[in-house]
Amino acid sequence: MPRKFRLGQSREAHELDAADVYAREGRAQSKRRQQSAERLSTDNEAHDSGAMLRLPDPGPWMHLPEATLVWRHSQIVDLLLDDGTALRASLAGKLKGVKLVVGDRLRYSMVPLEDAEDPGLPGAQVVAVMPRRSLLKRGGIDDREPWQLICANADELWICVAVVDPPLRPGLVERALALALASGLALRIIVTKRDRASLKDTLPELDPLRAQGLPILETSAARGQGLEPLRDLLRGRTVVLVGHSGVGKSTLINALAPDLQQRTAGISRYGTGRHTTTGSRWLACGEGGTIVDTPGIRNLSVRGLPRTLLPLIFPEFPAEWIEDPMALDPEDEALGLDYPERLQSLQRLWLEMEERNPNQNVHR
Ligand SMILES: Nc1nc2c(ncn2[C@@H]2O[C@H](COP(=O)(O)OP(=O)(O)OP(=O)(O)O)[C@@H](O)[C@H]2O)c(=O)[nH]1
Ligand SMILES: [Mg+2]
Repeated sequence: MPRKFRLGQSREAHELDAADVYAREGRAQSKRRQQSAERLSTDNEAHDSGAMLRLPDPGPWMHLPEATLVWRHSQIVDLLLDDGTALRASLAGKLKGVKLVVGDRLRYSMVPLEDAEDPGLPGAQVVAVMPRRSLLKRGGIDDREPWQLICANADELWICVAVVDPPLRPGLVERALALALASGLALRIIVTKRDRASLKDTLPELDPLRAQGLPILETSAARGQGLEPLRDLLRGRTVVLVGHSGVGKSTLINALAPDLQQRTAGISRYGTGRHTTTGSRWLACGEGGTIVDTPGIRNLSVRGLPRTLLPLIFPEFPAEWIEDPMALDPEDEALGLDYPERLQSLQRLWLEMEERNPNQNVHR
């Protein structure tokens, strides 16, 4: 069988054993990092995490038609035109370096096919991005990639947590609340697979979030329960579904709007999802609402978000605790905590928000 090589991998690579390959990859990585650090040191703008979110002025292109980005694949995007038709388009060179994301409102021009350099390319080209009404993003892994964009121009973030498979982790909801607050989106907690726990089970994991007054909606897509309130909330709004792989985001979308039919798959024997959805997709529902299906996430990083969000995420704690939570011990009974795990969460988020770029000291 012919061997497959990864881009940039030499043909001799398969002759090295695993340890050698890792060592080689490590060297290549750190060389790339050094080169990139050199580039960054001559361009201070690049260290400004907001710079990547700035969009070029669409002014000269306002005469062109506008459409929504519904699916993105590297340099090709699928657009939904205002009359409901779909159009595949390439990206103009002037958009190089601009991060586009599902939900972006774009201006495009129809390029006559005979003029295109490559007849395999789509017949339209995106030339400008309109300012975003909202931008949902999570912290990235380093300063070159300070943010990972999730969706533009949405109204609400629905964080999906399953009763089981995968297990319910309230910490993810606290993080989602931080991202929603930073992006100006409303947050709702959608509990999925409610049929997998008995009705007597009140899901005590969610008590601290209930006490805070966050909206929690319990659903079972399998039994068709709890769907009507969601359909009402969806009408006239754009909602992004986010959650671990396998919580049932795509199944819920199929139950809410059966004509959208998203691919779903079972759970692995470890109780985790199989990353069935591989890219975010903007799905216009018949009744005027829009749902955005996203791939399962492992974590939601809050790196780089301001600590001024913390009093809104942890309203039960006094201001001086939030200023220096590390001085407190969650095990200390004198604090009289109802939910000690909330103080642990506060400490985790407090540390992560200030986290520095791991590459900052490279080549300095
Ligand atoms: N019992 C039960 N199972 C459900 C329910 N909703 C989803 N599932 C199952 O959970 C599994 C995963 O569902 P998906 O919809 O593919 O999950 P997802 O969140 O879209 O996963 P990714 O696309 O990987 O992020 C499937 O086997 C579904 O049948 C539910 O309400 N009850
Ligand atoms: Mg899915």
